[in-house]
Amino acid sequence: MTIKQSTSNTIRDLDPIRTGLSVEALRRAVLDNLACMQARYPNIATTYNWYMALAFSVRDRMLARWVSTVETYAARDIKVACYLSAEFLIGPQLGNNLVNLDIEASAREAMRSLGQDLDALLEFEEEPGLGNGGLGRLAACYLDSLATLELPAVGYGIRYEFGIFDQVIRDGWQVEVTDKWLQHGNPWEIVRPEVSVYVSFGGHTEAGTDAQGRYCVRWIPAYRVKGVACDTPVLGYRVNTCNTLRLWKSEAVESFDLEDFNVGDYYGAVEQKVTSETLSKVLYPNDEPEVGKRLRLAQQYFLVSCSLQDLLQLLNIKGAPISRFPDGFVVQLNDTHPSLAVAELMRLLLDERGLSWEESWDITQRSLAYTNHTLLPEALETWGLPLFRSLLPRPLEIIYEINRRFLDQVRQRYPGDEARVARLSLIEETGEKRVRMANLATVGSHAVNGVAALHSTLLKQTVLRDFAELWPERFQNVTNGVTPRRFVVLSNPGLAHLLDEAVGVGWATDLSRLRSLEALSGDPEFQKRWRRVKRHNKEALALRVRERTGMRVDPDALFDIQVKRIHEYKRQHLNVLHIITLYDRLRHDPLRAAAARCFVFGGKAAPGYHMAKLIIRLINGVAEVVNNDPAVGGRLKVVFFPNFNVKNAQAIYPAADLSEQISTAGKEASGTGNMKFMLNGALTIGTLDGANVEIREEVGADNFFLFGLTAEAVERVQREGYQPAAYADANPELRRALDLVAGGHFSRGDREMFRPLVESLLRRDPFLVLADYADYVACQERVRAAWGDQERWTRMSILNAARAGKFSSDRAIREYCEKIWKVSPVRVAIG
Ligand code: NBG
Repeated sequence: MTIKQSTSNTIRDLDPIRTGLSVEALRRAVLDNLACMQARYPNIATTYNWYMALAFSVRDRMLARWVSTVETYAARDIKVACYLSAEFLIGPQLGNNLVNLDIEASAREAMRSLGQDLDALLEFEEEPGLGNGGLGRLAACYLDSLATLELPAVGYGIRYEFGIFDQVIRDGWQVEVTDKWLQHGNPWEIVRPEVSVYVSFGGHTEAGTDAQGRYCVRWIPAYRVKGVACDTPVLGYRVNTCNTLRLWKSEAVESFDLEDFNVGDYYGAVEQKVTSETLSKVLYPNDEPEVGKRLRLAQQYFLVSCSLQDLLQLLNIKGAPISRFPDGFVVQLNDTHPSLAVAELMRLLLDERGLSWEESWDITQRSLAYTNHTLLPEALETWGLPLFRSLLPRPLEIIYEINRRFLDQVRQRYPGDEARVARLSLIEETGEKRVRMANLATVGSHAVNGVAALHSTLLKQTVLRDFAELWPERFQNVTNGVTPRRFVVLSNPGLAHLLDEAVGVGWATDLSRLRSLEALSGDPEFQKRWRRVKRHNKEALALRVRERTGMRVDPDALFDIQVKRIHEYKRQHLNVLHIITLYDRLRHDPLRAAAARCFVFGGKAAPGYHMAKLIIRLINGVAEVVNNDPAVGGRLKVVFFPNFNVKNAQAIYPAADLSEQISTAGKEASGTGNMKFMLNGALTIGTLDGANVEIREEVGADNFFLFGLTAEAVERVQREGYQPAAYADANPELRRALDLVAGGHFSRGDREMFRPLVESLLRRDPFLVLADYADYVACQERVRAAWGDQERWTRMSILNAARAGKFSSDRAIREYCEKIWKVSPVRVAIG
C-alpha cells in the first residue's frame, strides 16, 4: 500500500470522509466515528452514540472552513469585531449547523439508511444554557449574523459548567434542577490547553520606578487563576466564514499554588485549587434581587482579563505594534458585565506594556464601545468598594485615576456644579461607596447605544442623562434583531418552504424581501396555505404540551402565548387577570359565546425572586381551576410550559397566533421574542414599549393590538401619586378577579398563598398592572373580534411576517458595523 503524499499541506488535502457532503460520505463518516472514536458498532449503538457520531461528522465538515477563516484573518490587515458577553445562549447546535451547511436533507437520508431518525437525535441534544434570556440570546443571534455577513468576529465569554438551571414544576411551583449540559460531553467545542492566560486576584500593589526611571506599579496578587480557551465554531449560513466563540474555563495554577505559596500545606493548596476551579462553575441569574456576590465580580474580571490578554497576544502574533490595537479590534461590551474591560485594558497597557497614561487611554477609548440593555435601577450594576478593593486592588486604583482625570474635565466644563460631578462620578459616594459600572463603561467607550429607539431616547433622558449632555455625539441607537435562520428556516420549515415559493429563495439573508408577501396577503389560495402551515405547527406544539404536561389542547383554539423570563415588569400577572376575567364571565353566563383560547406561558423565575415564583404558582393555580371547570367547557385552556429554553422556544414561536408583549411602558429595553413571534406570523398585543413601538410602526397600527399607558403617562401617573386600589374600586370585574385570587379560589381555599401578590398590587403596584387592566381587557375584545374573521386574521398574520424585515439581526449587525465598529466583510476561500 502506498501512502498518498500531500504536497501542499492545505485543507484541500483532508480526507473526503471528513469533508464530503453527499449522503454516502455522511453515512461513512458516521460509521467511521462510531467505530474509531467510540468503539461501537451499529447494533449496540445507543442514541447517545449516534448523536455523537453525527455531531462529530458535522463538526468535521465545519473545520475546513474554520481553519481557512482563521488563516484568512491572520494573514490580512483587517479589523475584527470582538463581542464580550457574560452570556451566550447559543441553543442546540446540530440542527443549526446542518442548516447552515445545507446538508439537513442528506444527513436525514444518511441517518435513515442507518436506521436512525434525525429528529430523535436533534431532540436528544442538550443545549448549552449559558445565558439567562434575551441578552444572551441576542449575543448568539449576533454571532450568527456576523458569520453569515462574512464579517471577521470573535465572541468572548465564560464556559460555565452549570448554565441556567432546568425548571420543573412541582405542585404548581417552580423547582430548580441543576443543568447537565456537559453530562455527555460537548462535541462542538475544541478545548485548547495551549491557549491559556493567567488572571490575578487579591493581594496588594507596590509603586516604584522602572529601569527607565518612570513611575510604575506592581500588583502582587494573592493568587492567580488560569483561563483555558474552549472554542466553538460559528458557521455562517451557506458561506465559508466560520468564526470563533471562545469561552474561558478557569483552572488552578498548580505550580503557583502547590510549590511557591503553600509549602507544607498540601491540603490548603488543594483548597486553593478548588476555589480557582469554581470561578467558571455557575452562571448567575441576572434578575435576582441579591447582588454583590464576590464570585460574580471575579467572573467578570476573569472574562475581560482573559479576552483582552488574548487580543494582545493575537496582535503580537501578527507583528503589529500596540498602537494599532484600535485598528485591529473593536471590543463591544454587552451590558456592564464586561465593563471592567476599561480598567483592565488600561492596566495591561500601562503596567504590562509600559505605555503612558495618555497613550493607553487613547487606545482604550478608541477600542471599546458599550451597549446598555436596561433602565431598571436594580439591574444597573454597582460594586461595593471593600469587596472591589480586596479582589481587584490594582484595577480599582486605575478606576480612581480615570475618575480623577474625568472629574477634572467635568469641573472645567461645569464650574461649581458639584451635584453634577457627584452624578457623573464613577464612584457613588452616598452611603456605602460603590463603583458604578455603567459610568465606567460610558467613560471608557467611544460609543454607547441602547437597543431600541424608545430605550435609546429614555437612556439619554434618565440613566445616562448627564453623559448624553457631556458627549451627545457618543450616543446611538441600534434596535435589536433576531436571526431568521434559526427562528424560521430551522424552527419553522413549513413556513420556510412556503416563503421560498412565494418570495423566492434568498429571503433568509435578505429579510426585506418578505415585503413581497404583501401582495399575497388577501389571496384566498395563499391564505389557505398560510393557515395550513400554522395549523401544522399548532398540532406539533399541542403534542409537546401533551408530552410535557399531560394536558390536551385544541389546535383550533387561538394560541395566545407569553414566553419570556418571569418578571413583574413583564406583567404575566396582567395576562392572568384577564384570563380570570374571561373565566368569571363564563362561570356566570355559561351560554355566552366564546371562541376557544389556549393561553400558553413559559419562562423561568430567578431562584431568589419570590414574587416571580408566586406568579408561576398563580398561573398553575388558575390553570388547575379553569381547565377543569365544566362551565368553561374546554373553551379556555391555560398551560404553563415548563423549562422555556431555546429548544422549546423553537417549537413555540411557530405555533403562536397572538404574542403577548405587555410590559409596563418604559421598562422593557427592547424585547426580541416580540420579533420572533412577528416573523412567524403572530399578531402582537402590546404596549408602546421597547421594540414594540417599531414593530407597530412597521406593521401598521391596524395590524397591531395596542393598549396601555405610554412611558410618559406611566411616569406622570407615578409622579402624581398612583393609587392602585382606586382602580379596583372603580372596576367590578377587576375587583372580582382580585377577590377570587385573594379568596383562595386558585389555591384550593388557601387564602395566604397569594396574599403577597394581591397586597403588592393593591398597595404599591410598581408596574401599573391595575392602571392598565381595563384597557388591556378591552383590547383583548378587539383580538377576539379579529379572530372571529379568519380571513382578516390571516391577512394580518401574513402582513406581520411581510413587514418583519427590519428585525433581522443582519440589519442590526450592519448598523453596528457602519455606526460603531467600522468593520467590513472579508471573503474566505476554502483551501
Ligand atoms: C435585556 C432586556 C430586553 C432586551 C435584551 C437584549 C438584560 C439586562 N436586558 O428587553 O430586558 O431585548 O436585553 O437587548 O437582560
